[in-house]
Amino acid sequence: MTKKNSNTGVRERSRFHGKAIEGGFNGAGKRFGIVVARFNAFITERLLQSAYDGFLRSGVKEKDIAIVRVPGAFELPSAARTLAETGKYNAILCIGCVLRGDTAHYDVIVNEVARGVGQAAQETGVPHSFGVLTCDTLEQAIDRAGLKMGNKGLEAALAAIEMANLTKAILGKKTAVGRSSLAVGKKQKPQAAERKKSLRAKRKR
Ligand code: INI
Repeated sequence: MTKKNSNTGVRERSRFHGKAIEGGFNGAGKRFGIVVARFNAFITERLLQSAYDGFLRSGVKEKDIAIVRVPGAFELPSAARTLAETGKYNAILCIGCVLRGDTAHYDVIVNEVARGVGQAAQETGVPHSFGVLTCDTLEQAIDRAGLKMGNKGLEAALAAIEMANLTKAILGKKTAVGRSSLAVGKKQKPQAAERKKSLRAKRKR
């Protein structure tokens, strides 16, 4: 149904008021893994601090947060995936900062990090949030690490909590925690080990 907006005079579709499944921001009882790149640490440490603070203020316990450091943004996806595959975490948060230089290096890294983190999330079933700044200048990065534009680390922490809760809401009792192959809480078998096992089984046949 459309309705005329009295301020703009434009006909707008009225807001949907039906029931939707959404994740909340209560992180109590949930476990999170943070993977943070050391490259551009001046920025990434500020993102990490704000993300950590966001988790604590949302009810996550310190003991339920694991912090893993990697050399640079390029290494974020593989470490994030390894953490997700342990089955111990409800969501993973990736933190990095890629600054544009004079070469194509920036584009190569940015594309790989975004693709890799997305793929880790989809293939493990564990939500991953993207706290990776991709900026042209250091000033833009500083603005997004606690100055003019807020702090992207905090935003990514809230997204991780929301997605952890959403996953639970969608899967119900079979939450991330109870899904047979992606169980949080139970140890997950890394895909490489599974592949080796099926190859061995094929060879025996
Ligand atoms: N890593 C970053 O996290 N940010 C950058 O801006 C960056 N630049 O510009 O080179 C960067 N490079 C390192 C890269 O992520 C890997 O750690 C390195 O190539 C080793 O694999």
